[in-house]
Amino acid sequence: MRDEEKEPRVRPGPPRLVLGALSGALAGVAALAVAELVAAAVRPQSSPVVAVGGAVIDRTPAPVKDWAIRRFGTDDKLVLQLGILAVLAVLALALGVLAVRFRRVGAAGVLLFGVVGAGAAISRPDSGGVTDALPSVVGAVAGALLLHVLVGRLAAGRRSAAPVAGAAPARTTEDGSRFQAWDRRGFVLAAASTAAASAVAGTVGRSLNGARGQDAIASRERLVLPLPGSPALPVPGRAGLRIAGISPFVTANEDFYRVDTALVVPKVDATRWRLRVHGKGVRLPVTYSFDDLLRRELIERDITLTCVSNEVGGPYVGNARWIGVPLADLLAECGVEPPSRGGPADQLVARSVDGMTLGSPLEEVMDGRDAMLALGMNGEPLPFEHGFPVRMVVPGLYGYVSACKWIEDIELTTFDAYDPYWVKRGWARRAPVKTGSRIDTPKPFARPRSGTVMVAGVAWAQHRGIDRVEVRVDDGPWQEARLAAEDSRDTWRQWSFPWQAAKGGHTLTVRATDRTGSVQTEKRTRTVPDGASGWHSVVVTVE
Ligand SMILES: Nc1nc2c(c(=O)[nH]1)N[C@H]1C(S)=C(S)[C@@H](COP(=O)(O)O)O[C@H]1N2
Ligand SMILES: [Mo]
Repeated sequence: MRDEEKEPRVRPGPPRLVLGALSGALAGVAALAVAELVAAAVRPQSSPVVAVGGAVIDRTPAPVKDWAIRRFGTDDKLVLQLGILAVLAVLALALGVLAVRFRRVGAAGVLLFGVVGAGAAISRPDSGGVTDALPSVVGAVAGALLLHVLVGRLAAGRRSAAPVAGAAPARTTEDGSRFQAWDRRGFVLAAASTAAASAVAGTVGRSLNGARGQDAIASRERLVLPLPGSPALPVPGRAGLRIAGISPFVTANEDFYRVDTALVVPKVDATRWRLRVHGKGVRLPVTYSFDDLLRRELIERDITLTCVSNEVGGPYVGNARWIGVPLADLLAECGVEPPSRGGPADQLVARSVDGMTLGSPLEEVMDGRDAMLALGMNGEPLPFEHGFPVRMVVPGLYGYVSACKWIEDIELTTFDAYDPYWVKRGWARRAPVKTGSRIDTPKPFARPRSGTVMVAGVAWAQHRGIDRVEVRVDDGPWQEARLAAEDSRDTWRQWSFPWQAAKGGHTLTVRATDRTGSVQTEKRTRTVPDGASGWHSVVVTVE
């Protein structure tokens, strides 16, 4: 460092405020990296970005959440986390600048973010208790200390009029600061090494978090699903049309839509999983283990699931072959009776390990339909994203009022007494799936050749069944589409319509009629509060 003395005393460097902002950014990165590392020791969900993200999701009004799902689809969670990081980056830069002038305010600001993160982590519905605050607190303290030191030496540089670097040991400057001023190399070195250390800590933390849940993964790999006592009939060969661009009759697990609020997919060890059934009308609360369920007679059924957030023409509908325990039988064993037989409860509230609550009408769950606690999806144990080890599936009801993933608790109650998660946020208490239909091919703005163009898609009215699908070209008459064979009334049905297409721009519209005879309504509604309605149209140009 001696040779530095030969350098001119004051070198034109980046302005102090820029260095301050840089210090703020470094402190922010360090805080998050340390937090991530600590979260690996506590639990992934306690990471401040995940905890704050969860709190943001919970406070997002229904229309905004719906917009996010529409706009970003299954990437909505990634977008949210990137958004949080972007906001934090701006605030960190600002705190750094502020800290140059008011050093304590800068550090206090970083600590304040720690408090916000800790508060979010502790108040999550699935919180692991006060230890969930540790990542935010430890991270913020590390970030605050770093900012204090980095900016302290910037300030020292200003107040002692740029002393010769390295010349004096850390001595008190005019204003009593303990800090020694930065020289250029010192700052660069400190910045580079804290950045590198943060990168290492962050990466190690992330990968440790990712490696969590080995027991759960092992329990899933070991699981061999028993043969169902009541197997599904083979899908009729003619339920699946061979038409390019149509949705396959069975949606592969990898392609199945995913909608939930979980920023970290819960990894539940099946061997330690328990389901408690309790509440109004339950004779004695019962707790089931996974083995208890495996020992029961299982049913296998094809059921099409639909999300209430599915727009007209949207992608949030999928069809799978589920294996599970009939839910009505299990409830009956616990003494539960539906309201029509005088039972005191009319709502079944399912609660998941991540604190989500979904409320289903008990009458429908027990009316003989194949409501189940599903353990398998398309021949394999449930994928983690779809609720391993156990989820609910109820034919005919939108997912948010029936399809609880990672379920761990069933409480019998009344609609009057309790509003579950989505209902508190403006969605309807009861939400049967609306009759819907979608044109899969041709795609919007396609340019097919004139002649015969195959128009095809899917239609659904779970638990009522689809009886008819019609297609309209421009303002012409409704023409009957050909329906593929029906698998069951709980599944969607493919349809096709060979269209003699003349050159020019055309609008294709589809509508379905369910087995109660009611025609899919033309009336357009948004998804909130109980599902979108209206006809799906596609505009194409025939060449
Ligand atoms: N634990 C939990 N279960 C949940 C949800 C959730 O956010 N958390 N979302 C529900 C909604 S809105 C739908 S549409 C279905 C989607 O199930 P899938 O992701 O397996 O397609 O899960 C339901 N079950
Ligand atoms: Mo949903």
